[in-house]
Amino acid sequence: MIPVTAYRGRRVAVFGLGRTGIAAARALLAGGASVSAWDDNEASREAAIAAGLELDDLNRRDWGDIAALVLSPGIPLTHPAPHRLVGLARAVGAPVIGDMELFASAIADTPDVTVVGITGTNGKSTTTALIGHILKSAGRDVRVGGNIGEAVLGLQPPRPGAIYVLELSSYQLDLIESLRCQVAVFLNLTPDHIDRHGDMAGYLAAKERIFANQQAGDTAVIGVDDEYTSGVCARQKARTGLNVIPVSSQRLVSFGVYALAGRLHDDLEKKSGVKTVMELARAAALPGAHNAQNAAAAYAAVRALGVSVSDAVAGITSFPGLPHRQERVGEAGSLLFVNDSKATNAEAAAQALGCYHDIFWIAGGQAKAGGIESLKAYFRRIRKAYLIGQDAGMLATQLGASVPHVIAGTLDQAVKLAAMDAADSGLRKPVILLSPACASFDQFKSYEHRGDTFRQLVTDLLARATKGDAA
Ligand code: UMA
Repeated sequence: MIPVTAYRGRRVAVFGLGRTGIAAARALLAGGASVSAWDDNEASREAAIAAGLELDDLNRRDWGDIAALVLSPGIPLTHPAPHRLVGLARAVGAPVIGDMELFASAIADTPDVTVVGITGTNGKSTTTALIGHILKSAGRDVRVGGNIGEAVLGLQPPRPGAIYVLELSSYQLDLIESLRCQVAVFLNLTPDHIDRHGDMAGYLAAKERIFANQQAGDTAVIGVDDEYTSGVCARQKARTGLNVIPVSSQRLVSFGVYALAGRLHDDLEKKSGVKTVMELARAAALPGAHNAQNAAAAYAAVRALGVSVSDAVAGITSFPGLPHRQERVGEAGSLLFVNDSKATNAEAAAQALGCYHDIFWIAGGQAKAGGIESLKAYFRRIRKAYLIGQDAGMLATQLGASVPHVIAGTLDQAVKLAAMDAADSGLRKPVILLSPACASFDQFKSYEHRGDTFRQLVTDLLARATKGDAA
């Protein structure tokens, strides 16, 4: 845990007692602050009591002595409307901040601490984990967290030489004031979270805050494969002294890093010209063009931190991958089962659909705006779709006559049917792919819960099949 001393002797309201709030309350208490902790949800309040926190109903108390409100990222700050408690904080002039801001204050006094921040609509978890993996493999003192895994204030405290590799969501970036990322990575932007940012301009503005506190000599790694981030790149290049590294998985970029025709190219050293540094096929856990972008961005980030070309390549090659992102969870004969439960929108699902042919596709849940309309180009790869969850009917309509499909309803039913059809298909390499293109909350606690359930269903199915073979 990272103690936060900035509010020693003062009282801080911590609202939202999930992963962020509990870690923030503990860090503030450890740093000598008093904490008024609250959550709208009774189960979360009970979990906080079990975690040793005392509750204080922020709806009913006088806010006169509150020095700041620490808001969890999932709670509306601006859209669709600020939460009522945000209004109460503003009325008494208390700043509304997030855990990343507390973190920024907590590391300020330790010399030689580096923050690497990673954002973007898709790929940020993989890129965060990949950067962490490369740095660890290269012998650096690394801590990985933020929107991925451990809340930032739950990480190990700072010491000289430490590198914090943090996945930063747009919600978290909305709540920073002073957090400085010596290396900031912005991968890509496609429509998402519009409900929380009002429109694309609001979403982009939140993401672009990742560069706000960078100083001369800091590095900005920017994907330039969409219109939004290429605009960001042009804007950041106009700043004085910032080391801007453009990254692409589609085209050659001067003075940048790019992946073309399955190879990673480094054009960072102006004098020595372009180096081809690796065949991306060697990185088995990073299939597809989107992962080529992630690898290129991670390479650029670690090179900016002084990692050698050979250590960067070795780290990319040995990266084991992340759960729920094209995770290979089972193989039986020619059948391959892939868990891509993290694909909660169509763009993310497109990335997995683009990696395989002969797909038996499990999709559905709570659809995002537009559903799977944007996936038409991939329909020819899908042998059959197995639709689950609340918006299965809508997805069925969008597939229409182009793709054979069935409304399976539940994940266990979908796995059974898809495995059976794939086994009977006679195809050379059929892939049973869970890449839902939808949020999970109608049937599961989270995308992790959905992916874990899938992994278990596959494990059970394969165990039964093996037993059947043995009998
Ligand atoms: N709550 C209220 N009132 C409200 C809304 C929520 O009291 O109006 C309470 C809930 O009852 C709950 C708590 O707030 O107890 C939840 O807070 P939260 O949604 O901020 O969740 P945390 O557990 O703190 O998790 C957050 C991130 N979640 C979100 O941003 C939604 C986690 O990212 C992150 O890992 C964690 O902090 C640690 O940093 C998850 C995520 O889905 C993976 N992120 C989104 C994404 O990746 O797309 C942004």
